[in-house]
Amino acid sequence: MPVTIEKIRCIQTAPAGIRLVIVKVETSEPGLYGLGCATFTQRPLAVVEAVTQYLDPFLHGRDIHQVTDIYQAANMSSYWRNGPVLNNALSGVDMALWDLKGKQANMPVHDLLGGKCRMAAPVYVHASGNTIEETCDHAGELWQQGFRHVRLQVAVDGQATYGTKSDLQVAAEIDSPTNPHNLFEPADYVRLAPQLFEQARTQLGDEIELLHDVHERLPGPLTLQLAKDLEPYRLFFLEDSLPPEEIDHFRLLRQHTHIPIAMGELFNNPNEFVPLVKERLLDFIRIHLSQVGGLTPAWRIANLCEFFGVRTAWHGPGDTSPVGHMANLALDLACPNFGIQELMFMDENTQAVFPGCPEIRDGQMWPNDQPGLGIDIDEEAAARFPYPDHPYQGAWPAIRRRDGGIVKP
Ligand code: GCO
Ligand code: MG
Repeated sequence: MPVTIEKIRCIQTAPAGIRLVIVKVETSEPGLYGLGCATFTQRPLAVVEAVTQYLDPFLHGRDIHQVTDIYQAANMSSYWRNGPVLNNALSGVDMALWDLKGKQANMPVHDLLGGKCRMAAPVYVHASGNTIEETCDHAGELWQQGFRHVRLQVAVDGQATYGTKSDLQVAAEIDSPTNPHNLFEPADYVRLAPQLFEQARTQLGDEIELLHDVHERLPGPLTLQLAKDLEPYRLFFLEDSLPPEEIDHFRLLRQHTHIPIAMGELFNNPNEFVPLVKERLLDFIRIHLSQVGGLTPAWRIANLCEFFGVRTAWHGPGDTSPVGHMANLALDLACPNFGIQELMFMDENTQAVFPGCPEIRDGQMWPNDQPGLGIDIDEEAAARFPYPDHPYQGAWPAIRRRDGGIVKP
């Protein structure tokens, strides 16, 4: 008798104040369940509906071992596919099925994928500040703690700058082009960012690996300018320098600079990677596992990339749950073309809700080698951290130019 899917449900929790969605797939075998990350923090309630109203009834009674078939059948069952809401719902189930397969086989997921290619995953962490000095001092502390890769972000004075405390103020009043709240001027930022990296190299030396996330905030010509201005500082990569709507510009970027390019956390459809990878216009894929539909599609994209010399840099922000981080880690260990892993520190509350959070040591994330994804959820603890009140249920407010026009986030 195969073990079958009995119930698929969602657990909503925010131990660090960030809205997470965890999918729990319960099976016909009492006590046997799998966990997956379905966190789309700007639209979590929509994902919960997609899981409970559609995937739960659609997959009831299915054999838990048919991971690929379940992924394909569930993906096709909406006819229209590959949007962020449905992909996150699908990812929750897909990761949970890999977790279950590992538990059944008594093997960690990285073993199911062919076994370890490395013992741990080197990570990059974030340094930020209101001033260049603050950011560089923060990066220096992280280097002292053993982190060899650090992302640097600095606030433009008085502007909502991505990656710093100044970003995304939640306004009580309604924002509009004639009443903007979050100001951002791309040219001011493009003048400041190279000064940050100049100071960082002077203060921190040559050995530390430096990264930067543009977060798609620049028009094409300014992106080119910034990439060229950053060249002397030898970045490990420049991330999301263009929005997904302008991917053709990557060709131009490639022709004019030798800066390593990372892109992809905003892609939903796994096919979006193909033209960029096959033309070798990227150096690192920044896939957000739950946004592309889970571990199954991410593993396939990573395998494709291997043949083109493109390395992995799975997205690992605070809105990837610890379950998602463990899925990232399984791929980090199993992919020969691993590049780097983004890490957000998991605080005490998060560790209480998710027993089995990965250990961070020597600038690396270490597996616990437990069967499946190696992580659990304490539902009583999760219930102690409900979603925080928010005027738009987690949706992001607008970022605007001085004239009120919208800037990409
Ligand atoms: C990164 C990011 C994130 C995103 C976030 C959106 O870490 O590279 O760009 O911080 O902004 O995941 O919800
Ligand atoms: Mg990013």
